[in-house]
Amino acid sequence: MIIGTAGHIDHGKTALVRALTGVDTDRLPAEKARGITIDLGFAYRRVPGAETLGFVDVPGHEAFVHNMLAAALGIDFVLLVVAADDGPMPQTREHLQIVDLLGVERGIVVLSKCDLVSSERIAEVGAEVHRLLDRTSLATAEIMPVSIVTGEGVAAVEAHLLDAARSMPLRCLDGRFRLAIDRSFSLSGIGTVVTGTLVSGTISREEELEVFPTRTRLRVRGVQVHGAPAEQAIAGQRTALNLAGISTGDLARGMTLAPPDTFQTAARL
Ligand SMILES: Nc1nc2c(ncn2[C@@H]2O[C@H](COP(=O)(O)OP(=O)(O)O)[C@@H](O)[C@H]2O)c(=O)[nH]1
Ligand SMILES: [Mg+2]
Repeated sequence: MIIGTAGHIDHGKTALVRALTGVDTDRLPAEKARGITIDLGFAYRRVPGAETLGFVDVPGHEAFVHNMLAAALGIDFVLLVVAADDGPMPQTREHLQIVDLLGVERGIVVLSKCDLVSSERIAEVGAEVHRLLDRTSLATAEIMPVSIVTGEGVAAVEAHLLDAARSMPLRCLDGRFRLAIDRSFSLSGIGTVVTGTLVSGTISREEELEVFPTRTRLRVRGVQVHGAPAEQAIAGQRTALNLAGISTGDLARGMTLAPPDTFQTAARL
């Protein structure tokens, strides 16, 4: 199950992912220096006897909404984080609208920073969030109070995520594979690598694919799933592909990989 964060800057998204996985997803020097998330962050939580939980942590700043959108496209479950002291803020609403437009129906609202406010304030913000969710894809989402300082609520969120992962319907594995690229980079000795969530189908080593919209044809040299080498990736998994015959400069976030001749490029929607 791929879990994406959403919500306003400074509301505790990155801190929550760290509490759940032990991973600090703010890895860029600029992110460390400014103390904010700029690019997407990735973390995994391996669960014995269950599917790995994959986390995509998004920036809350309004200037980086395109990065949030790139991640939200491939998620199964959303953690909408709202700080109990601030309450809903502009990117709380904006991210909720994106999640709603994409039709993400599974998720919870985490009321963060509950150690900073009274129980009356928690109830007040909870009611405000409840009104905000009305008539969205998250209308029935649970609202869970959390503090990463006292640890309150973290175990409950964790239990909720594991339950959700167990009861998640399998994605469609038949039909054409589709991978939405969210990163491309070059590794010395390996070559060009792209990562993304496999939205549908399966993809294996040596398979031929096409980059859309540039329509370059390529071959898959290697596959990794959730950070480990694999023979094939299946829909719903965080996937990395080592690609032969292309340089990173010709690949970018927002492009899609699919079998040759799957899509037509159009200038209008
Ligand atoms: N007191 C308190 N501070 C928190 C809590 N969660 C996050 N913070 C702090 O809020 C600030 C912003 O958190 P961060 O995770 O970077 O927010 P993001 O922009 O949504 O990713 C950091 O200084 C965190 O330590 C919490 O539950 N309680
Ligand atoms: Mg962050």
